[in-house]
Amino acid sequence: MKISKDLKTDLYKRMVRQRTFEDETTKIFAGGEMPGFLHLSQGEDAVAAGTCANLDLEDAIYTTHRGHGCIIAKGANLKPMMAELFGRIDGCCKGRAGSMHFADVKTGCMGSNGIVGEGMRLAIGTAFAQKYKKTKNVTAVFFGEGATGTGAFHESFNMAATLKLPVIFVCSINLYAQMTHKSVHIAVENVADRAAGYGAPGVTIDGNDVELVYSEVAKAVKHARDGKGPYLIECKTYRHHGHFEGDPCNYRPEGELEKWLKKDPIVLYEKKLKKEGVLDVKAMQTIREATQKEIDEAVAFARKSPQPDVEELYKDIFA
Ligand SMILES: Cc1ncc(C[n+]2csc(CCOP(=O)(O)OP(=O)(O)O)c2C)c(N)n1
Repeated sequence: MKISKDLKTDLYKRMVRQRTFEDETTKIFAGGEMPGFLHLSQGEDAVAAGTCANLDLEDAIYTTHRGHGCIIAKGANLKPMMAELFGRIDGCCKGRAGSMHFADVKTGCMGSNGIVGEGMRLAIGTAFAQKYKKTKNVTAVFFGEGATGTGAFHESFNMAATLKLPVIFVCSINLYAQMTHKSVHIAVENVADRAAGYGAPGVTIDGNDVELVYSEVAKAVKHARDGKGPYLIECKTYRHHGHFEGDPCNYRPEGELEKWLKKDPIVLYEKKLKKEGVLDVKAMQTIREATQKEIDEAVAFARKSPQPDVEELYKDIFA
């Protein structure tokens, strides 16, 4: 697939925005200023960027406990996102959701989810509505390989395939489900092979190659918009950080992280863009500085936002 210079720049900017946001969050969390638990996705940036660059604002996504990158790539505003991480009233969920339960419906970010696999059940509900209303919109659902062993995965995929729902199942293989290596709980080499068992296409790709992710997801989105049903895209990648911030990572063999850092999707893409003459070092530096400024402003906004009042606890509750 031919990818224009503008699109290449867009893919690069999306990844830099995701990475800078999460690197800044890492520092703030370590300083003790942010409540709750934090699961970060540095290293998996190309999966989110390459997928979301195919989606319109009205398309929907569902993500996991490791969802910041996807939400940023889908176009969420960074100020309410950062305020949400700080637990403040100006957060996109008024400070109630924190990192693990983000939602920003205006930009189609329907929800992160702390229950492994459950985003898939919700995704087929949204996709059913998209099909029923003849919208031509699609739903992308992100999950890790740990989720492929859940009933939610098999039931949702089977239902999506049977009803020909417009869902793109995006599996980010980062090698570990918490501390358990993929080889311990998955018998097949490629989980995308399972799609055939449900009568749908599945493909396994290098999840660190943002243009490859973009091109493969483009096929899946077309397939879904044309009413042909779901598609499974398996992206092989790695998470640079631990399962959660504070994880000592003593389950990782020596040298594994270093090996994957050499395949950092942003570093690889910078080399490619430079070689192709799309962006030079100065242009990339300008993008990085502008992004850092945007994130510094989001942090300042979050710090200024008040803590929610106690009465907020009783609002928006169904009983
Ligand atoms: C239904 C359910 N079972 C177990 C857990 C505990 N848990 C939290 S994250 C996780 C691992 C998930 O691994 P994966 O789906 O590969 O996503 P990753 O963390 O690698 O992004 C588990 C088992 C949970 N949150 N929900």
